Amino acid sequence: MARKSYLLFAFLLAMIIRTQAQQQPLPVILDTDIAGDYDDVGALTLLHAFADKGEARILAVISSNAFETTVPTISVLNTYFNKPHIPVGITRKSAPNESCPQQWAQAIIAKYPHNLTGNAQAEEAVALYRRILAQQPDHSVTIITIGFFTNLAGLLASKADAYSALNGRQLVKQKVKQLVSMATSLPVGKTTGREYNVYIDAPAAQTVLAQWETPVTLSPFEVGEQVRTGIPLIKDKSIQHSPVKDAFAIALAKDKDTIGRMSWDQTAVFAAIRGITPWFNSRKLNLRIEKDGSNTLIPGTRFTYLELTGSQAKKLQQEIEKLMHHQPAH
Ligand SMILES: [Ca+2]
Repeated sequence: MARKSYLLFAFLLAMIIRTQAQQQPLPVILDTDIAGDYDDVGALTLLHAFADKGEARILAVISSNAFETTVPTISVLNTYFNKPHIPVGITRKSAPNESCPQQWAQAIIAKYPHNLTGNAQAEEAVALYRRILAQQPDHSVTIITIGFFTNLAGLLASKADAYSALNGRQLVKQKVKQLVSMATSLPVGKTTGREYNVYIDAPAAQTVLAQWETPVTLSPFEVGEQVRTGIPLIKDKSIQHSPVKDAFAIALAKDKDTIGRMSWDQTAVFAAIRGITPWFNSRKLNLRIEKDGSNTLIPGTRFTYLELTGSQAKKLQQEIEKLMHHQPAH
């Protein structure tokens, strides 16, 4: 009888621990090139929505793009979502430096409050990665890249410092749970492709995708291409005074886009937090990054590579669009 009670107690305890583990928000660092395209605005909105729902905890937002609007843009969005003190980092390299031709970034910076008014006010990207990772439990951190691999290549090459006695590769291996990247492309029936986040800083992508020692999930060009969002958002009259809505309204109008922007970056954030099944299909494969930033399919199972059927794309589009309508509690 005593043994039965003990087993029941042990079972209930295991269930409680399991439920608590499932409810723990996923600690995330987002690495973005926010400026050249505005799917990053949608992706950061998704991450804030997940944070407000208790599904994610934003440890830092870091820019891989030296363009002058990136840190103020991140600050505008973090401030709008009531989290103005999330650590923000940026590369101190002069490139990549990819501008905001549609001027949505300049418009929201001019209109909305933010505490980081220039890139110089953000921390250096690699130092911030090292500081944050060193403080986290082992194998706990999800890194999502929706820009270039510039900062992660710097992190891998980094040496022991005041934050950690581990070098960059050791620190990543010890602290990171997974890397989820919007990167690479394999058009249907092809064994090669070329994608922006990779070719803008091809040496960095080569380093990271060859050396990274945790599980890696890739959301390629062909996934985000199928998911069109933003038109319902800019028509949603219940959303007022929102930098997210403004960014999409300005950019979609400039693009004369009436279908909705392709949602590359949102798919990576979505897969990182909500998981692959049933939203995506996936297969294991390996890719070599060439000097020109193109990618070639090679034998191996190094990466989890996301794919979407037409009906999955429709469901994912609805879900991402809904999350992009998320508003902060006031
Ligand atoms: Ca991006």
